[in-house]
Amino acid sequence: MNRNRSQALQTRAETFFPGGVNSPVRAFRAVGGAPPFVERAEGAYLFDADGNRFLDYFGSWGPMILGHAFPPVVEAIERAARNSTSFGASTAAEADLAERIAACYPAIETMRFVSSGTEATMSAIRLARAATGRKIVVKFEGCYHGHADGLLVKAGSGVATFGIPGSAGVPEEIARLTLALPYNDVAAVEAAFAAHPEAIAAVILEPVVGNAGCIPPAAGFLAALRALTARHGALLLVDEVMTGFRVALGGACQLYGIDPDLVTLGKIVGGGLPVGVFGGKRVFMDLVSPLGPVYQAGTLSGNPLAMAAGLATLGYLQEHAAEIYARLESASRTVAEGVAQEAARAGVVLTTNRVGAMWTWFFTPGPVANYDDAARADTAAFGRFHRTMLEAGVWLPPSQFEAAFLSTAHTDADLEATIAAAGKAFCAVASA
Ligand code: HOZ
Repeated sequence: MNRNRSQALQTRAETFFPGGVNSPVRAFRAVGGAPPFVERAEGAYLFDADGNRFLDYFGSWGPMILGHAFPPVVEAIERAARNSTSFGASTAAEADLAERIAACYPAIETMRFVSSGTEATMSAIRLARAATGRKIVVKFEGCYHGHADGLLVKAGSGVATFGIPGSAGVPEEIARLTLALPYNDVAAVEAAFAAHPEAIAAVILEPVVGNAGCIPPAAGFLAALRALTARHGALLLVDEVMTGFRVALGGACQLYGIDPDLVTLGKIVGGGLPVGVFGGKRVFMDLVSPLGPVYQAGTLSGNPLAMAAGLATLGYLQEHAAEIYARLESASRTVAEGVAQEAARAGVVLTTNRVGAMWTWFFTPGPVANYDDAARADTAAFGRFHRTMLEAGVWLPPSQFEAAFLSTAHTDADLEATIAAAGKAFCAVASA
């Protein structure tokens, strides 16, 4: 596969951007090789600057659940753009989108739109601190909640990909306010509450981890967090930026029956445009400015193009929910298990974790129930697998510590082609 043009574009980009990218994992440092430069995408396919076609299994990291350039979404954006791209003033579309979100998320009584998942979690943490008058936040190792200072402690995604404990530039005083505990470990949470009485403002988590690779919650873990936070006067903050509208129409809250105090959303809610949301119980949300003392603002919040794309996406998902989520489940099972069977046939040891249309093939015997388990994966073998699959026209997330995502545009033929490519790739991995 010729990728000369992408290579040249990467070299040029390196003169302008650190590592040639505007988000670290895109540089492919964890898997090796030059990243393809995308020119356009349609349905389940990405097309690069050299004219190569790739089956897309990262879906812009989640939002492209209906496939790329989905006509109702494109038309909605075009219509909205004709009326201008930003007002910095309220529009009816904001409440239209909020109504759709609230219909799927009973825990979200009121909400605020922001422009990214990072903004959403950062603002929700500020709100939790204001609501409780406490400072400490509990998070879980390998969970990624955006790049706000206090949330980078033992974070997943690029932080895990590059094997760094956190980020330079985060003052120790701020990092000390975050307790990072092992995921799926109720006893560790109980011990934290015992060690810090009346000091923990919130427990924040990815209800299905996506940013250390896919790690489902153990039976009873989420219910235990709900009970512990309620008992100790802390807020339960469920970060559904990845899982929202993906693992079910009502996200992990619906799938696992969780009733959190605050929820954050992003990705799918913006239909591929930059949107984040934080929302939850009115008693807390009423503390947000201008009703209350928690300040938060943004010129592009509720941006009309993003609202239009989000409305078209959520509208379609809601109207076709039964068939969409059934298809996402069956297609994801087919490809995730089909690839795992090819690995077994080639003698490559894998652990497959999957919840609906998000999954990870970990190159480790497993089980993978927390970040330490994920970190035992053979990342060099993953890199070889990734490079071989890319060469075969299948673009997987370029890190062992990211989840793969599927869209409704992936056909049965696409899934079969992926399984066949994986069969060959595992032979290459096994013989290396
Ligand atoms: N950290 C993002 C996924 N977990 C990657 C964002 C991007 O590179 O676009």
